[in-house]
Amino acid sequence: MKVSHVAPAVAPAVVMAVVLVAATLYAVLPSATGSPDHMQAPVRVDGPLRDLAGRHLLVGTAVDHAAFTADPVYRDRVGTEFSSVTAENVMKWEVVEPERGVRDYAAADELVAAAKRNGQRVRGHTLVWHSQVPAWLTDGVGSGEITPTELRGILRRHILDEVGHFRGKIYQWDVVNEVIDDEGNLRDTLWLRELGPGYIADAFRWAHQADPRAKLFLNDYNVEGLSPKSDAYHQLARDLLAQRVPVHGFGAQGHYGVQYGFHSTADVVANFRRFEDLGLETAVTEADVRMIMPTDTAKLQAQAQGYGVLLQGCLLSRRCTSFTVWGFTDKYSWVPGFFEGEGAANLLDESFAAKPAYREMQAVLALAGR
Ligand code: 9MR
Repeated sequence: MKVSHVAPAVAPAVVMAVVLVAATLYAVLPSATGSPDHMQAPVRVDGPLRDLAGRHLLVGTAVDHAAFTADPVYRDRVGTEFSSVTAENVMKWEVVEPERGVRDYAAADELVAAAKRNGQRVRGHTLVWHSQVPAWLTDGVGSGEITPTELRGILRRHILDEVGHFRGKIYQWDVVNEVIDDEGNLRDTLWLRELGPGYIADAFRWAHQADPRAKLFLNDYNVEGLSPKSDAYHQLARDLLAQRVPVHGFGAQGHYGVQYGFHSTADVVANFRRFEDLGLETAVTEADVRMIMPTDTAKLQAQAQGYGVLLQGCLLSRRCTSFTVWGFTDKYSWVPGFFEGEGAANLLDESFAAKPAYREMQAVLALAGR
């Protein structure tokens, strides 16, 4: 995956402005009455992100289950810093049904139980994707052993079973993930080829049947701002809603790279608002901002700007209900394994020390007063 359509340059002046905000440890907000005699007490721009975000925006992280089990510092930080968690991998199909008919929700159950203890909500990720599908399924389709009719039944069973298992415990589900390509066409996947485009509506209907209270999301990358790809999602959402399909939200993953530059906040807001105008919630679901290694001060400052754009875009939208980062420490990140020579995409470094991006998120959340 590459973010390639966004503007390449990051203006140094803009970066400096962001750094100045991020470096501000204390800020004074104007009084509610506007009177200089009634200035509010200084707002502390410090403390866990979940506290600064308050009750109106859920601030989440993807959780690496292996790290959560093995690393107490990581586990503690997941609990204190965030109000929402997403299983980075352990709710995906290849994990929950490693053999046909054998369900294994043990790891996901552990994360859900821990979230409950920590007073956190859980985002479900993900029910239908072209990646991390179990080998028995892809092999069966490839050999012709699993026919399209049978495959539709298998998909239905998978969704009813998984969503049913977590019924009442998941507030937002990424029902379909990455179903449109960068040109704005339905992505050529096993699902489209075998089942035709109706699999998307089916997936939402089955998920809704299994947990009528969960908010059901479309989710993809390269859809943060206005683009042919986000246009295609807008059209897809309209079509689904016109067929009374229970789709409730649009999730923009937010995988950025400093070398590509970022959207403007206004662009993100304009995009999110058009989905909100359809009656949908919006969310940033997988934010991270990678860079070509090694890091340096300029790249780390640009990274802070990337996180700031996404967070402000969410805060300035009307119904952006959750903002999730795709991991929070460079110690455990998918990036170096996928993009050779790139890394350092998260808010904290490998020793869990705050980077400018973390300070930026603190400042933006505190100043937004949420
Ligand atoms: O972070 C996940 C990584 O551990 C997996 O190996 C990878 C498999 O493709 O998936 C990563 O998470 C992806 C997410 O599920 C969907 N959007 C893109 C994420 C990063 O690739």
